[in-house]
Amino acid sequence: MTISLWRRAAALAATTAGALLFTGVAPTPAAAATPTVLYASPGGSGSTCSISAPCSVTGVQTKVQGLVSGMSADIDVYLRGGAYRLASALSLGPADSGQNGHKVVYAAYPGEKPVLNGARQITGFSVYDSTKNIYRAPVSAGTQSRQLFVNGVRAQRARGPLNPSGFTLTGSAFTTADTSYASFTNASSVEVVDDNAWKQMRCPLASITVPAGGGSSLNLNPACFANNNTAVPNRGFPFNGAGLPKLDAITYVENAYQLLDTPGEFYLDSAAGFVYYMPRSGENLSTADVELPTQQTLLNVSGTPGHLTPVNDTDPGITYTGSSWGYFSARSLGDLYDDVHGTTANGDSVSYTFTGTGIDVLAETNSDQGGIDVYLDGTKVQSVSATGTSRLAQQVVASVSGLTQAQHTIKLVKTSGTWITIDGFTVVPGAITPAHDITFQGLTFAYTTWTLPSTVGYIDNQAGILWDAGSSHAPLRIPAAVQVHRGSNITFTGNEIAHNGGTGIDLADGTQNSSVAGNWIHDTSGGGAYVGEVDDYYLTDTSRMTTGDTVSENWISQVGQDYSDAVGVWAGYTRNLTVSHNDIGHTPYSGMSIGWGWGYASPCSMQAAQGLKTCEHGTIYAGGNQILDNHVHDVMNILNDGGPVYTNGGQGDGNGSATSVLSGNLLEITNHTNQVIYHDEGSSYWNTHDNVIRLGGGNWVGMWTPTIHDNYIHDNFADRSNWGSNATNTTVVQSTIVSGGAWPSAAQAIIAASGPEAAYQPLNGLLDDDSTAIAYTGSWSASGNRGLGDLNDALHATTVNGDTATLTFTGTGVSVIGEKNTDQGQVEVFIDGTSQGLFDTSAPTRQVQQSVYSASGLPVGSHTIQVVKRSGNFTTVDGFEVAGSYNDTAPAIAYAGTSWGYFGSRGLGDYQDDVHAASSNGDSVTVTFTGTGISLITETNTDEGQIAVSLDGASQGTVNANASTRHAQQTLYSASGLAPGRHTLTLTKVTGTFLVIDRFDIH
Ligand SMILES: [Ca+2]
Ligand SMILES: [Ca+2]
Ligand SMILES: [Ca+2]
Repeated sequence: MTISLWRRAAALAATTAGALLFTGVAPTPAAAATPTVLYASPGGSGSTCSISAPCSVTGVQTKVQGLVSGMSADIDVYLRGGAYRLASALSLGPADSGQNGHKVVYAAYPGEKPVLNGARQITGFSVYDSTKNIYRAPVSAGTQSRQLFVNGVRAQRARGPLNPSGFTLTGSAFTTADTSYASFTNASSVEVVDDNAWKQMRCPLASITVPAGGGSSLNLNPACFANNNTAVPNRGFPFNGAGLPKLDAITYVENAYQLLDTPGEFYLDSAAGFVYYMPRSGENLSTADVELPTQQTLLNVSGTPGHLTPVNDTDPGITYTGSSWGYFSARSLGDLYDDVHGTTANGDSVSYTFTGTGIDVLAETNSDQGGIDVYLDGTKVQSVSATGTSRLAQQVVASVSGLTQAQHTIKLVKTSGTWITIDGFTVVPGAITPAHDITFQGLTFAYTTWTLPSTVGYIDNQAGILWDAGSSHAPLRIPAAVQVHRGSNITFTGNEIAHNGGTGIDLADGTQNSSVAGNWIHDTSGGGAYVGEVDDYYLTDTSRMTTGDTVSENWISQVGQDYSDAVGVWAGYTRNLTVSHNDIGHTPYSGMSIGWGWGYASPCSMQAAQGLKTCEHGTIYAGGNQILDNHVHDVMNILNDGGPVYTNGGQGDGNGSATSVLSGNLLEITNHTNQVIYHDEGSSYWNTHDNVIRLGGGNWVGMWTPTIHDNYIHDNFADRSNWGSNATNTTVVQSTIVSGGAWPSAAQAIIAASGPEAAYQPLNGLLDDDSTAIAYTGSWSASGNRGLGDLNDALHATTVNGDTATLTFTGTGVSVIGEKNTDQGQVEVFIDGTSQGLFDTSAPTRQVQQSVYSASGLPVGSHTIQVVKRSGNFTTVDGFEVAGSYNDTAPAIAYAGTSWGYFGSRGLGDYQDDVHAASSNGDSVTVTFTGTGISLITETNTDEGQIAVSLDGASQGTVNANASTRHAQQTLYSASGLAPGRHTLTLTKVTGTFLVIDRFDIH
């Protein structure tokens, strides 16, 4: 009676060419090796690591270590759902790496949500101050943390008002007539924060005192204040922003019990062992998941050697032999630590004994520099020349590698020329042994903190790169929840990295050919995804460079939640980095910051033209980087002097041989942006073309100073004509200027292709106003960081009657989300070209996220909604809710397992006449969507059975697709009333012959 789906398909395939198609995961070829499969769980133990006897996560790591040398296939490690509360970071290295061409894969068990969690769960809250609605709970005395999360929502450290008036800075103290500060307890825990231009500066107090005339004096930690108010003497290249701007005002005061006055604020009294919290509306602290992070890093993937720092020419281990050595400091020529040793006498030598496998010799090259014989352990191994056409600092004039790891002595003897000039040595302590061939897939990395600012403050350089507060003033990186040092072929895909007190993920120290693709990185105190270093600029050894990495298809938002200079994507010195198809939004400073080093790589003539008094000139290896097809929006929400794409320092491998590309990007809603494409000091060898720039910013491209050089800016589209350039040897071709949203087709193609591609886009039930699916015509503006409760704190607005916002969607219903207020009027709404009438958006007081118009029950299919402003001062669009229908072929639907097939033209009443089907129990399908609900609409039949349902990693039990006869398009599972946002549904085949998937409805 029933036609087997497979026989039906086979029959069709036999008669209709192309009717039987396979998509998604291809069936495993018969010859492919079967992976070794291991399991870990939060409560796991032992060494079996089977699904019935899972190991702990460190137990499975040990098991893998015993297997890698014999690998003949991948090792798949499935982490079962739940919180892995880590007492220290999970640390993987070369011994944990895939071998023999295979990978070790750490993946979420299908439908489950394993969370690498760096927090302690806090319970036992009770009312502490009923008048103020302050609760408190005990924690271990001495617990240090700077973050707290309640039901996955970040709490804010208790904070005073923004830009408090009445403070006077005298020495390192801010004084005010306001007496209230003098009553603050735990004064040394209180911090003063100054968001000033492109920096955040932050210092703890030393004390709070009462000045002679009364009031309060906030006395900053003097060392922190000094570090935040002086030009930090950089040990390496000299371009560091010259110590500007300074900590000279208060943006807000943070972290005192007495500042607890707003729901969502917390205060941790470490010494006394209490956390205080003022709950938000709807939060019940007796049931809430309250997480107090205590771990800095959750995953640390590290090869060897670690970070390499040169020893200076002044190191006592260096022996200078001969008659004419001199020491020359404060030359201001770009030397390491601004000093060198030099000699004019042939035969003079320098020796350095080190333990390792190699060494770089850093020296000046110039026309008066001469020849050097290099001896290793007494044997001459090289003759090199430091002669160059013009002066370059910190050049690798000799490099020895591949030595047996042991103590060695290098000796350099001057043989010719007027000078040799020794600047430093970089020892490679061991063979370059990366951690490699490890994949992390579908995991959640959440709840970290970073406590260093509590003691030394936040000594900002730029973009989340700091100075060490100690005397070395070494560059300091905000630590990441997911940290890679010297990795190779390390892959992160489909992970969520969130609720972190530092940066999300960091590919550091010469990590190569590694990928951060298709991840959701959000709600970080520091940056999103960071790649490369700031102090390895001099490298010539490609094995130590950061090269070939990829950051693509990621959703990165709400970074810099505490440290407002941090960015979504940052790259220091990198070569052949690809940053493509990312959505980067809702950032306090720039969306991405690419490159480092200001004008250090720019020739002396350009430095002079910039007005720099001396030429501090060296080289860097950055180049060949590709910044393609990203959607960067809603940036510069707090700071000034940045933009959606900011570049700094040279590309081109110093000589234009490795040109970098900035192309296909949609850059919009730029708030406090002065240059939308901001090629800052020293930016060079950029080919910047085919970008779309709209909604905000002064110049669509800005290049303010002559050290910016050899860039080619052409074929862009912008809604403004102004640009600025004082760059050298740079061509700017005016953009195609577009007004009123009338983007030409080429620009529309750029807009449509920007951001994550279809396979990485959630199925949309909720679209924010910045979605590229919405077309705006007319004079719309957009603003971020309104602080009024908008969806994602931003919306589009227009003052011009007749302006339109249009969205085409596939589904059955749609709602317009906007603000209502006294200054708003009527909008006219069209569905599929037919007016639905006028709708009033006026209200006696401001109401945000209102449903301005709603339609439901449309026939399933493609529809277009258009909102037209008709009256009032403003019309706003905050977003759209869509009852969307998605066929089984939607690229974002992920089919896992080997038995999935695609069956079209069945003629059985399927939605769009096609289905996907799996025949193996355990095969699954996963859908990520935005919105508040989802339904599975599919066939039921005699040959179908039980389907396990998991929503956001929690089992929802099973649904039964078995029926006495075939019924097409049955609603088999529905969830609604979810929190608005991103959710994940997984369906797994349990019984029956087939699991059939036809369509998902999202709302
Ligand atoms: Ca030096
Ligand atoms: Ca919005
Ligand atoms: Ca279908």
